[in-house]
Amino acid sequence: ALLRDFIAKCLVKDYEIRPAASELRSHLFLASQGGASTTGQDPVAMIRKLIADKTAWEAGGSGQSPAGVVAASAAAGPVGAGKGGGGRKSRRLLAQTRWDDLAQLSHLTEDGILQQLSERYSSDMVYTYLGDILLAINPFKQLPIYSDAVAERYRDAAKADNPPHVFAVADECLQRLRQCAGARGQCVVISGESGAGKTCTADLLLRQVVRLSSTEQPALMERLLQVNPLLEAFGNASTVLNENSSRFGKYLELLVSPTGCIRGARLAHFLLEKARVVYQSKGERNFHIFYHLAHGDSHEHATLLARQTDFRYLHATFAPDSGRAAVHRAHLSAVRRGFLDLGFAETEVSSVFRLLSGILFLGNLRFNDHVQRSNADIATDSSKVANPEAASAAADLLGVSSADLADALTKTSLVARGESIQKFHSPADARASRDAMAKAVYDKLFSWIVQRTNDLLAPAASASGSTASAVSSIGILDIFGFENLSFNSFEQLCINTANEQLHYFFIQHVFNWERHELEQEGINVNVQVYDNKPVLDLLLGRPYGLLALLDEECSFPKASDLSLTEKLHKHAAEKYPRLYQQPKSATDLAFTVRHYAGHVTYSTQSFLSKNKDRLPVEIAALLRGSNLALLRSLFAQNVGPGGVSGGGNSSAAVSLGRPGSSGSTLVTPLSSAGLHKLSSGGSSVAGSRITGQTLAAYFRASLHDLLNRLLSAEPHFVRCLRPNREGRPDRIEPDKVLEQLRYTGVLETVEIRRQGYSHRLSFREFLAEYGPLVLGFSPVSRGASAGQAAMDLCRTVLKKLGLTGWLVGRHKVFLKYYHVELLIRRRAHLLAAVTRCQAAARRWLAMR
Ligand code: AD9
Ligand code: MG
Repeated sequence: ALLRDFIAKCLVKDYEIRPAASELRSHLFLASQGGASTTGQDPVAMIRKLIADKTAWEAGGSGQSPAGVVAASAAAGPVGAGKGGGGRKSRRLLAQTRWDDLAQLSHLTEDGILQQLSERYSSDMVYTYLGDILLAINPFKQLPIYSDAVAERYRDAAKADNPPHVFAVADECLQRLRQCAGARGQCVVISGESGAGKTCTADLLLRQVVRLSSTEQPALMERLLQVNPLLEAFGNASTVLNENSSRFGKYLELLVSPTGCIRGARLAHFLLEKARVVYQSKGERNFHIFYHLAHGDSHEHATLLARQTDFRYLHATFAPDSGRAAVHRAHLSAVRRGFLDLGFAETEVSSVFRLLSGILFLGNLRFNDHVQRSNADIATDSSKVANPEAASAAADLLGVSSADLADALTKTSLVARGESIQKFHSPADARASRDAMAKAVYDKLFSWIVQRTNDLLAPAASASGSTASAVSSIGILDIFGFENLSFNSFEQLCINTANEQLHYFFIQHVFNWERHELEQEGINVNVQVYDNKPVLDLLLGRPYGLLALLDEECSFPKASDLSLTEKLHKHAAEKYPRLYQQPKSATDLAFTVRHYAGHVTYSTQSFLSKNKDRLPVEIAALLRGSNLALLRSLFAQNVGPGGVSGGGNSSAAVSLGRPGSSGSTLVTPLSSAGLHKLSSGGSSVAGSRITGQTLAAYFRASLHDLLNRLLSAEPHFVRCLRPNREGRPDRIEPDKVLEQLRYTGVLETVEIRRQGYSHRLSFREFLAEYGPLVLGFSPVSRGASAGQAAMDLCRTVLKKLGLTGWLVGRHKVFLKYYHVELLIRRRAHLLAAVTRCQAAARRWLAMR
């Protein structure tokens, strides 16, 4: 009562402390409801402090966690740089942080966004939020924002307390898992064009999750960190756009317990660009591992390789150059260490290096014209190995006989009218067989490494025998961006199809789901968004989608690229006239698709053979008979990639791969039930391909499986942007950025996000959580939890809280994510004050 008197005086007399005093009064009311502990502070000091806190809080300048006052450029400094730093500095920083989130700009225009991004980038602020999407512009230089000290600030932090950062995404994923037991898994979809920084972002994210999660097995953490460098050695290469370009897609799932402890991981890969093994365009290179190996000295075949100065598969670019050689040697040692740390056996690592050496020598095989004479002295044109020493080296390394290798590459057996006859290859055919063999060995080896890694990182079974059931996951998807090259083929069609699918997923997430729920609540949202479902139908639909037509044509023995092209024109052009275009000249083997990110013209040359992806039976048989156990197992049982490493390999991809199993397209409504069953297999998405299945069918199945995994999780999106074409630091080209903002759907998202409501609470939840923040909120009114009364009460509370931009539906309150952050902060502040007030009141009473 005395304290109330005191407050009343304050309220009347002193305008300065009036807000604090009125707040104090509501604290006192809450304190009378009980529950807070006693700390025993002097009330006057307490009130002063309260005033100071409140003023600081309002100005955003004290240690009471005002909205992120740490500028990225000053990130190495203490948190809350505004504190005591003088009004000017803190105000400047605060002004910057206001643009941490583009969704909060009052006028969102392309120019406005570009200007904000450019200004931030020039101050080394490479991360910016757009609602809950993170935009990351590649700095192309080392920034001091990834240190342990900075990383710690993003532990259990509210998003608004720190500048935007990829670390905040990691923290958010873990917080979500810890907050709600049985929460959906989390997945982070990272997209962007080549060189935009996806792989670096994925790695930073992985490291931060590992850093923030509690550890029961420190060794596991170390092993997890080996995965990316190892895969990069085998799956990345230098291209004209990026010296470390990923030539495969990767989905890494960390298996996390409800307490946030990493138990294991599983990995899936997509569409390794295996053609790179045998051919690289001008200015490009083969996969890194080949150069490491050719220069390396830490493997058994080093002397053999060192004697050879020219490997055709390494293009003309391989020349013993002492400077780079040392780097490659170090890399090779790191790869070996990585393998061993992950748990691969020494013998396995040796076998891997032996196979790779075998591939290099295989590539050096040359073939001459040769006239074959049969017993009846009939001459037939054929081919012969021109350099037997290369054949002998390759055969030795691959564990087969030199003669068998030559035979498998230069002739094939056909059965005609019940009789087996031999057909001899021309030199060109023999070269094609050689290259097909090299590609197949590498592709299967890569899949084996992935599968073996999965086995080694699988969570240990608990005493009760259950592993995956109690474990949730954080998935990180680093997938190749949209491609529009000067020559686009089957590979680009698959890559762009994957991107269309992910774009659809993104738009679905951001928009449709929002709209659906708002409509259910009787709220009308009036946003027109380009939906790419028609393009997906064109690509993946049945029976007239491009991939389905391609598969159908592959089943006709007499099909040719021309017959395929005609078929595509006939069906697709008719059904999708706006999205599919025939070339001007009828003789051109090509077609154009209007993708969400622009028009792409594909050449249908070799589409059929690429899709069939057949390895000649002689070669498969030869490799199955190798005396090298690893190679033998790669080609055993007619099973494609990944089918070699023992148990746990029952891939979902196989069962999903049946043609016709997935409806007209792969798009699945977000609310679709029963998706979880697909994510519990513990196997690689790109697990196995049954020989005979086409690449298109396999690709669809992998994509479908990936999508199911993403749909079963709660998504987070990171859009990586490349600031300029050359990959230079400190330079941002507005056109280049704008183009990517369009590609990645950011501009569309801006509008959707502004209208998006990421938090929805029932009236009861809302009133219970936030009602007490309002002065005079009485226990009586708490009784209203549904119906008109509750709706009105929610409106009143929201208005009194001074918030704008919320919506109240039929049953729920719709809040934007920043509303919630603000409310949580206010509540924390209030509770702290309640504790102090209660103590003060007791003390006051004791003094009397
Ligand atoms: V590709 O589609 O695989 O060709 P990415 O993966 O998008 O491509 P990557 O992560 O490889 O690009 O980044 C390209 C280069 O940019 C890296 O090799 C780094 O030199 C540079 N980069 C990317 N992100 C950062 C960063 N956060 N800080 C500093 C970075 N440099
Ligand atoms: Mg990459």
